[in-house]
Amino acid sequence: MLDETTVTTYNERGWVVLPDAFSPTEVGVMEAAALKVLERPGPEIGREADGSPHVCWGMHLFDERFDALVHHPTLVDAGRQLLGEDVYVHQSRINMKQTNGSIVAWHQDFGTYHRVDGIPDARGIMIAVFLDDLRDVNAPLLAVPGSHREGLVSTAAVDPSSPDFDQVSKYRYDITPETMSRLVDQYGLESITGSAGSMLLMDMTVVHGSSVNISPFRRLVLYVNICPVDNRGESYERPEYYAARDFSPLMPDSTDRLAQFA
Ligand SMILES: O=C(O)CCC(=O)C(=O)O
Repeated sequence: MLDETTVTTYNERGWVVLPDAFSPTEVGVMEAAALKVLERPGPEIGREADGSPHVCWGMHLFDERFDALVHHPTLVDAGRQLLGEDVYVHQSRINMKQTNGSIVAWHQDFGTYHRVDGIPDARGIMIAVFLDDLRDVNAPLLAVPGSHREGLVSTAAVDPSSPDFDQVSKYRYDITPETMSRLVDQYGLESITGSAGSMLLMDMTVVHGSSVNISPFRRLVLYVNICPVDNRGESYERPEYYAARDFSPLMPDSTDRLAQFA
């Protein structure tokens, strides 16, 4: 159960970090799973310019250990408490931020989920599980506190790197420099750090991104975006690894299911 201070922080700032949410054993299980899943050859893998994998979308569909993660009581109970309802997984992803890898432009996760996947309301949480320490020096997440109060502020632009210009997914929903300046003047800009095993809970309308990692330190993070079961995306424009087809409520497993894979 999240305490009152944690819930207030989440509601006011748009996010909160819970240290030691997962044990070192669980972190080890998830790290091994992430490295294995990133070896997949399919279109669910996003690659750097040199071909190395840095993202896997939908990892909970491909590996039992990530199925255990999305049913972990720590994750499910926190999500249900903050959203006040049963929840489903809209999207999951592994993000491996290697030295000199990609940036992540300023965006709101809800931008694409609403306009492309058809999720009606801005009710949902981006949950991040840190498998490495996120430090100021290895390109941590950067975010605008309080930006969730603004609703959708991202605008549509054609993504020149999109592999398929006929599809709705050719658009990106980034934040313009003018909007970003206004938000930062009004609310500030912060880095989100924490040690491996921490769990970040972030409202899916918070404006966030990350810069290039020029440090020698790897930065491996898992993301699980959840929404209340009455807030479903039903456009089905994108494959399941981007956007859920299964809206069953997540029921928490036994606490030790994930650790049992060790
Ligand atoms: O891990 C990162 O650097 C950012 C990832 C992100 O913003 C996202 O997946 O929505």
